Amino acid sequence: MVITVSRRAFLAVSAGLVVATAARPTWAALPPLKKKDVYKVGFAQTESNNPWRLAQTASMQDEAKKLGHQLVYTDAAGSAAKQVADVNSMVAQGVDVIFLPPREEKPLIPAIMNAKKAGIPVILVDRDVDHSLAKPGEDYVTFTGSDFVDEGKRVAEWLIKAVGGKAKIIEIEGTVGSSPANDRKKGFDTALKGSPDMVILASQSGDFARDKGRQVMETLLQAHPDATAVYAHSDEMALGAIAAIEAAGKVPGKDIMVVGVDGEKAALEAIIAGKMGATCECNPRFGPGAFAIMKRYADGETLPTFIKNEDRFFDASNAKDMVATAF
Ligand code: GZL
Repeated sequence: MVITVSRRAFLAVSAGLVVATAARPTWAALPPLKKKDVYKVGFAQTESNNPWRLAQTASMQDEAKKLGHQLVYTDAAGSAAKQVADVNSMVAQGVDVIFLPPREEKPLIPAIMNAKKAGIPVILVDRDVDHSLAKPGEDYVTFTGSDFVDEGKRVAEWLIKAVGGKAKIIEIEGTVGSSPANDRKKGFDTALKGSPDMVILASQSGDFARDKGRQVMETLLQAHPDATAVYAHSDEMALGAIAAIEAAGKVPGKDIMVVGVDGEKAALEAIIAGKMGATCECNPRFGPGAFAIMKRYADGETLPTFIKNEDRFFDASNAKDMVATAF
C-alpha cells in the first residue's frame, strides 16, 4: 500500500509535530517556511477607511511587487468575522505565509490556529492578539509593530507639560478590543496617575474613524462643556474632534488642546496651523520590515517575540520640518 504524504505534511512532521497524549495533535514548533525565491503571501487587511490603513496596504503591496512575490490581499471592511473568513480562505488556498493585523485581540485566534494546523506560519503586523490565547513564537512567528503603551505614555507626558498639569480631558478611543486602543488607553491613563489635576471626564470609542470621532466629540462636548483637552487614539479621530470643537464655536488649540497618535500628514498640518498640539507617530509603512522578517524566518533565524517599530514624536517644534515625510 502506498501512502502519499504532501510536502506540507512532510515539512510539518520534520518541524516537530508532536502527538499529544490528549485527543488531538499539537505542534511542538511553529510551521516552517521553506526557502524559495517566490512566495505566495497572504495579507488580510482589517479595513481601508482611513489614511493609516491605506498607507499600510500600499507599503505591503509595493514591497511584495519589488521582491517579486505573489500577494493575496483581502480587506475585511471593518469586520473581525470577515477577517477570520479571509484568513481561512488564504489557508484553503495554500499560501506559504500570512501577514495579519488582527482587527481585535480575541476573534482572530481560531484563524491563527487554523493556519498553524495547516502548516502556514503567521506573522502579526501592526496589531497583536491576547497572549493568554495565542503565543508569539509558538502559535505565530512574532508581532512587529509599535509599542502602543509607550505611545499613550508619550502623549500624556507631552500634554501634562503643555497644560501645566491641569486639564479636563475627553478621551476618544480606537476600535473596541483592538491592541492599539487597549494599550494606548493603558499608557495614557497610567501616565496621568501622578497628576491628580489631569482628569478624564469621559472616554468613548470612535473606531479609529474621523467622522465617528467627530460624532463622539460632539456628544461628549455637549455633556462636558468644561472640557479643556482631547486625547484621540488616532489622528483621524483627533481631526474629527477638531471639526466638532469648531462647530461648537470653540477654538481648538486655545480653548481645547487636542493630541493624537499616528503622525498623519493632516495632523502635522493641524499642528502647524495651531489647531492641534502633538501626535506620536505610528509608522504604517510596514512593507520592507515585514518582508525582511519573513526572510529571516525562512533563513532559519529564531526571531524575537516582539519586533518593535520606532516612533517619532511631532509638535510645533518640528512639525514644519517633518510634514513632508508624513503619510
Ligand atoms: C495602529 C493601527 C491603527 C492606527 C489607526 O497600529 O492599528 O489602526 O492608529 C488605524 O489609524 O486605523
